[in-house]
Amino acid sequence: PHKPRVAIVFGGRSSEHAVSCATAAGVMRAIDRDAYDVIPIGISRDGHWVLSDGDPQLLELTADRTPEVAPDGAGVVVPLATTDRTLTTLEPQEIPRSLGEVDVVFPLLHGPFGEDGTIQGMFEMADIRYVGSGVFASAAGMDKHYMKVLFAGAGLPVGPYAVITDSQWQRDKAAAMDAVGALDYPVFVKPARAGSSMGISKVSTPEALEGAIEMAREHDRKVIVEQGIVGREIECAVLQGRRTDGPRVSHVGEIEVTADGGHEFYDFEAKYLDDGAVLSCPANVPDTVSAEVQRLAGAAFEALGCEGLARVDCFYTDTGEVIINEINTMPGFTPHSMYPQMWEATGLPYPQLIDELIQLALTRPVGLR
Ligand code: G1L
Repeated sequence: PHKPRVAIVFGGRSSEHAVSCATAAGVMRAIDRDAYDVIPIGISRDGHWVLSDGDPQLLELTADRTPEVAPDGAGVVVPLATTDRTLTTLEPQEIPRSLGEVDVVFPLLHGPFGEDGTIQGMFEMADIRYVGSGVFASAAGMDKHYMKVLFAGAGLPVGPYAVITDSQWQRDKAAAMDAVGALDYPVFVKPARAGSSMGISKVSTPEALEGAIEMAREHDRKVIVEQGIVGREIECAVLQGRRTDGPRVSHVGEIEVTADGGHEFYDFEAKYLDDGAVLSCPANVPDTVSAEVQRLAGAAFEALGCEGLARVDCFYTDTGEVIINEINTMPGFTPHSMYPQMWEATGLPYPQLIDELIQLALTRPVGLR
């Protein structure tokens, strides 16, 4: 019996290419090499899949050392710790076959073709086991509109919102914006489906609404407008249960954006560059509140039919209510990210968390779901 072969797929065409590479480096450092054979597979910024021919331990990626196309265009090079070497570039039709030789895939990819269910569909069609949620939950978790529809349908509390589709906007902008009239300002205008915080703006007056919608539409033709919630953001890490057990939830955490960070809201820099945000876990909230966040987190995971892992972000409002802000089926996953840190604080260290996710994926049936 050979060691399970774990492919780590990272990089990709999204704006979070560098974050993905840094995450892959963290996972590759922590993964138990006595238990698993690790096969790093990079996707360059222009979408080429590259296989490492050498010792994967040599692969040392950081935010500024990421897969790039070779200057002569001949192939793709991945920066290695010791030496740069040219690696095999896969033709698209070779991708499923090369992945078929591994036992499980860890898809560390964000945004289009990463966490929207697309790559999960490719895995399903090829009977390949993978870490994390399936096609539907991945797609629903990417879409802030359908995510709220599913939460509300499961009886979970969500904040007031309005949706502006492309056809509504094309037909009659004023009518489309009427739906926002039921919300209290300030509102947050966001692309409905976007991996990062790009295209998001805070709008304090109706006059500024149209411009904000046009800006969000640059990232997605479907736009969601959310009523601003006054309160604290409390999060919870969810891990699928073993066998028939329900989801496991971590201690809840709170991100405190430092006052001097100059962040208008919890934005891209604060969220992804670990700049101007600190996590306190367990969060300093009443026990009844942490229990409610944990209950909602487990229920949110099940409402979307998530698998593997998810981070659930809630608001604890000034009026004492807890509502769900969103679920992230592919949360930040470097050793310093909130999701691993919340599990660390709960007693599950990063290497064991990785092991648990791989075991869940390995024991998942392929085909019948
Ligand atoms: F494979 C998992 F576990 F489902 C998974 C996949 C992707 C966990 C976390 C992530 N996250 C990321 O890939 C990223 C947020 C670093 C994207 Cl760039």
